[in-house]
Amino acid sequence: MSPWEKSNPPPSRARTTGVSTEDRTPARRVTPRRAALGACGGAVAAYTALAVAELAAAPVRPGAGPVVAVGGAAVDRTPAPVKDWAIRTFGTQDKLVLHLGVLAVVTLLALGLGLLAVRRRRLGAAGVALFGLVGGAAAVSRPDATGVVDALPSLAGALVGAAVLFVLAGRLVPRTPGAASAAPADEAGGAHTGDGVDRRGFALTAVAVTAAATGAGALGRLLGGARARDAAASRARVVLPAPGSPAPPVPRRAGLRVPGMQPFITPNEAFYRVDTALVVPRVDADSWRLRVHGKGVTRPVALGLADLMARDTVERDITLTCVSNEVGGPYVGNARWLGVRLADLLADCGVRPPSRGGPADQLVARSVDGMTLGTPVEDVMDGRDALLAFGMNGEPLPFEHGFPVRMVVPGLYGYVSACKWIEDIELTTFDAYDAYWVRRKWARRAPVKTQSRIDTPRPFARPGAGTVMVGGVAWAQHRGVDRVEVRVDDGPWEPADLAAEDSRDTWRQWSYAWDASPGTHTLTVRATDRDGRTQTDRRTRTVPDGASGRHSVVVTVG
Ligand SMILES: Nc1nc2c(c(=O)[nH]1)N[C@H]1C(S)=C(S)[C@@H](COP(=O)(O)O)O[C@H]1N2
Ligand SMILES: [Mo]
Repeated sequence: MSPWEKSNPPPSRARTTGVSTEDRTPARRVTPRRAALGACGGAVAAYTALAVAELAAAPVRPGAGPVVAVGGAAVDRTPAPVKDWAIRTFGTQDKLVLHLGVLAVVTLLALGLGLLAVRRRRLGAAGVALFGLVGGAAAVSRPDATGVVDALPSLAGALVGAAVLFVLAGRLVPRTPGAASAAPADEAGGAHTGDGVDRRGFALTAVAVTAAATGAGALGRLLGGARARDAAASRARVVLPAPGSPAPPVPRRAGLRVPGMQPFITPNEAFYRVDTALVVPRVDADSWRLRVHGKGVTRPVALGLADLMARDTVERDITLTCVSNEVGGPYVGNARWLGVRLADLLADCGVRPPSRGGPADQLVARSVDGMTLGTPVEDVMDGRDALLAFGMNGEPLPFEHGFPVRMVVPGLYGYVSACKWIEDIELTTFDAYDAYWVRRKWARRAPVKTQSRIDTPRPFARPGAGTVMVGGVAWAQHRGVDRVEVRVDDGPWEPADLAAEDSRDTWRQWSYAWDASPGTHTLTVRATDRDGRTQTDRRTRTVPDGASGRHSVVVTVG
């Protein structure tokens, strides 16, 4: 019999006989120090579990680790309004916030299990193992899961974590005077504290385990990093072809020289990013393939990047907008894209649009991370420049924006058109399939709504009286912006000066020289598209098909 068994009834017995704390001998009472060390042990166990899982995830899939898997599964199950709120509140930091949230929950649970393990060693360890099951289940449930192997990292991490907690909690079992002499730490110098706990043994074990876990985690990162480096090398080798059909030069007057306005072409680093990827997919271009198949596809194909680049290439300026963009929001950007016309590729595969008798009205694009986006086949094939793009502003797509290939369709919100890291195109029907966001209450079809935004002055600015330059952008992709008007307070709508139009698929800058009088004023903007429709002042939320309403800014003129 080990000293531990002598001084501690097995947890099951303690439970069945209902032994309360008061009934126990003082040595077995959970002192604040033992409780604190126990919680500490829980934290070490959780840290170890996550580090081991990280290492185990490297050969499986970078996203199969528990933090990413649980975070991703949580995102999948979050109601649309909450997700919308998160995107709005945390912006591009939403993923960081989610990660920190998962880590905070894990830490709390770990501290709790550590406390539990002081009294109920096996139960505490079992708890850690149980959370491994949760992580494993989350990983398998992800759309990009390879299969049950995705559960392995979480399970392996949890088993090691459970063992660590079991061992560490064992160090916190007080030795009775008789049994204490058998404890090695005692012989080594009597490190027991007043409550008979082998504090030094605990500390040594905890430090050794933490160091080993840190090493395992670092190794995991290193292995995971090797993939990323291969992908980066493949991107560095990409030589973009000269466009067969270059974009017309941007008119010199498309960008206005009004301080506080954004550049007409959004630099890649400044381009908004919205996606569900908790780890940016780093696809190796050399092994990448795009499959086209499904209803009405008489000649299915699987193409590599070189095959795509060998086709007729086109270069176009296209403004991309996110359906989650609030009125006045930042999720809109304008880039010069290089790629091939998707309609040509589809036609080569035998696809006909519904208007010419084709059986498929929906094109479902799938990304390497399992995302699905559904686009109307009719829109893709109606003559607009719907692209499979591999270039963005003169460089291969950045990883964040879909390397090696993404879709861009003028006039449609990103979630129904702009699949990044695309690897599969399936022709189907809207009746037969709902894509990711459609299953979450967003509209099946979502053309971009006519919108305009004031970029300068900023809200609550305090310009001096006199001429104040008001400026911003307006967009109505694929229809074109015809008119922008500005209103001061409840005054009449005054025409703004429109910058030259690049194309009807791009946004348009505008400015208005305002003769500002002292006091607090509200500036409001509205745009009218080429169909003659003026932006409505009826405010709607972003769900289900994009926000409507007019942007206004309040300023105080000094
Ligand atoms: N694979 C994948 N593609 C995606 C998404 C995604 O989550 N995953 N998000 C879509 C959405 S909602 C938008 S608005 C655009 C944003 O593209 P960007 O991040 O390059 O600006 O990508 C689209 N393509
Ligand atoms: Mo979006």
